[in-house]
Amino acid sequence: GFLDNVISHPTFLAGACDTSFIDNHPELFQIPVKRDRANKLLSYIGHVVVNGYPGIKDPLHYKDLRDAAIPEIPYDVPRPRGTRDVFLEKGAEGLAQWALDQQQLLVTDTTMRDAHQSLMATRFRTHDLTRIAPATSHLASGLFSLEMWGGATFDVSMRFLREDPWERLDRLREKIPNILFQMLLRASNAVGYCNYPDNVVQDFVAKAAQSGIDVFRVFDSLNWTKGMRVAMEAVRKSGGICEAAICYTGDILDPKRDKYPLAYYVNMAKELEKMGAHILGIKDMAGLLKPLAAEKLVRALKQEVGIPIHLHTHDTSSNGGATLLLAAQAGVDIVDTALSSVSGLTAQPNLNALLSGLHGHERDPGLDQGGLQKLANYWETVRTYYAPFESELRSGTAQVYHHEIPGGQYSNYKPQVEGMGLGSRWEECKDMYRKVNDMFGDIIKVTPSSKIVGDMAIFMVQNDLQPEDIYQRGHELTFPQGVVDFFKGMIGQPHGGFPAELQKIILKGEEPLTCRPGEFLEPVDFGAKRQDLENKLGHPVTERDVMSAVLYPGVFEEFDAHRTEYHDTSVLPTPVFFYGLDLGDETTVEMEPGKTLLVQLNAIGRVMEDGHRDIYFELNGEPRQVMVPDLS
Ligand code: 3PY
Ligand code: ZN
Repeated sequence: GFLDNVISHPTFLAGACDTSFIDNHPELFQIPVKRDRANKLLSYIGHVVVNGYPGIKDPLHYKDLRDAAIPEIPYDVPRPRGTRDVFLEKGAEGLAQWALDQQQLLVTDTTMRDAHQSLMATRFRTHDLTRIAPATSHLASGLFSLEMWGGATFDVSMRFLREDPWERLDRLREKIPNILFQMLLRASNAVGYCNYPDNVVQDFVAKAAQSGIDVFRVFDSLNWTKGMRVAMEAVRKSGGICEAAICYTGDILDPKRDKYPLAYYVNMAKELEKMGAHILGIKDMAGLLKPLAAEKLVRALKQEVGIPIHLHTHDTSSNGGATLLLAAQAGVDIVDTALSSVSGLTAQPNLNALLSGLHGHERDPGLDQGGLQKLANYWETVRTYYAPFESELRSGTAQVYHHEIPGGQYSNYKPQVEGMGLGSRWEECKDMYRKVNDMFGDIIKVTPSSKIVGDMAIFMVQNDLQPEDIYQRGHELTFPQGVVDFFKGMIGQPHGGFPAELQKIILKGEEPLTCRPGEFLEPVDFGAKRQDLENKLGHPVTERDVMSAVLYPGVFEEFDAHRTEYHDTSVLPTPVFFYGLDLGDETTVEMEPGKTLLVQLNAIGRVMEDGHRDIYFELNGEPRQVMVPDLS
């Protein structure tokens, strides 16, 4: 700033200016100094010490949590070649052909995205992800891909973790250049909960590809292929690998559930192949694809489409491992799994167990079992830091075949229900979820349609409403906005159309859309948006910031305010970020490679008249003091 300009000025450097004024007034150096980075971080820690972390009722304690051991990797041997090297050499089509040519089963690891989305409400932080990244790059180099972005990570990282999702991607990409990075993209809903204008989807995909995403799993929350075209074309145009997914619901083995029979999925798969998919995804978001159904579905699809098939499931019922094995027998090319310590339940089936199960089989993935065990050990310890976010499901449950709640939603739905004060009516809320699905015409339920079903179910339980009440008294009820938008056609058209009677009740005379919302949503003027944002925030922003703000306006601004006040708190160790320190605790913070801070909490002052407390730290051996408002 100003001081830099002064001291780098040639006249100043030549010693030719009269600096006596400055020399005689040392306070000049005090007034304009912004608190430096370390002080900002201390303020954050002090804030958590005094006020806790929002939403955590029973904080853990720093000294009870073990440091997670990082497996040693052979720095002297070159990083092994991986699938990304194949992709960079052969392009998207070449990579797809390569996948088809492999006899062994190819494996994706979802640890960095869906596993923690489904078990811990997406709370894994960049700090824990980047620490294990170099080891992952070596020990997991035989994987097909790492799913590590999209879905809810974008939203949660800014809203709750207060870190930049783009920077997370940069840091991981730098440390793992050899393995394909995969993201989940909600087609026209991008990484949000509503349809965005086409140019937002296009620009988002381009930026994600530039930032290091290789494989885009594109799905539409109603399996409405018309809603997928813009995103799929954007992926192809960006040079990415387009994995278009069919979302699986119902039960192809049950003749009574005949809305989504085998033929429905086969037809959709063929259509996606024609639309330019490089890979076909089967997205079994709730884990409803039973083992024998998987075998039947994969066998049929392998006959009908010529692109590789990538199966994604959730282990909520605990049948997930069997589903993957039977799919492997039927010739599926790639499967999604998670490292053992963050697998199972509402997350993906267990990667390490699958490897052992297939050992010696003709489809043995041939991965480094010892290395993957070490990675699993790391996550086993790290997982303990996130205990307050665990979704308390203790065992697999066949109940999922009834309620059909997606794994990624389950760990959010529970706190949502509790947050509404309905914790004691949890069973009812799950049951109502299914009733709402049936009222809505048995729809595909995956973000955002799943959230709409969940919101309606909570609304009904909260107001003691049963389906018949909605038909009788619906005209006098105010429904959740998402539900109204859904019936208006704002996230697309469900297979078989909307149930007409219910649609009339909910829309109260308003006309629904039948076209694609993207056709009439005004394109965003990114230049103007950037100007507005800079004016509002009072500092320059990047193009990626602008995109974050377009997708999540309020959330981005809160995140930006946090970043301005505390600097980049993603460098703090997770226990410190969530739980602060207790008196006497000492921790290290690596600000950047080679710049480490040693922080100790020494004393907490009493509340002053203006509501502040002084917090006393030792920073690299020097006393430092910060003022923190006590919000209690
Ligand atoms: C998401 O869209 O976040 C999902 O995980 C859907 O399964
Ligand atoms: Zn999933």
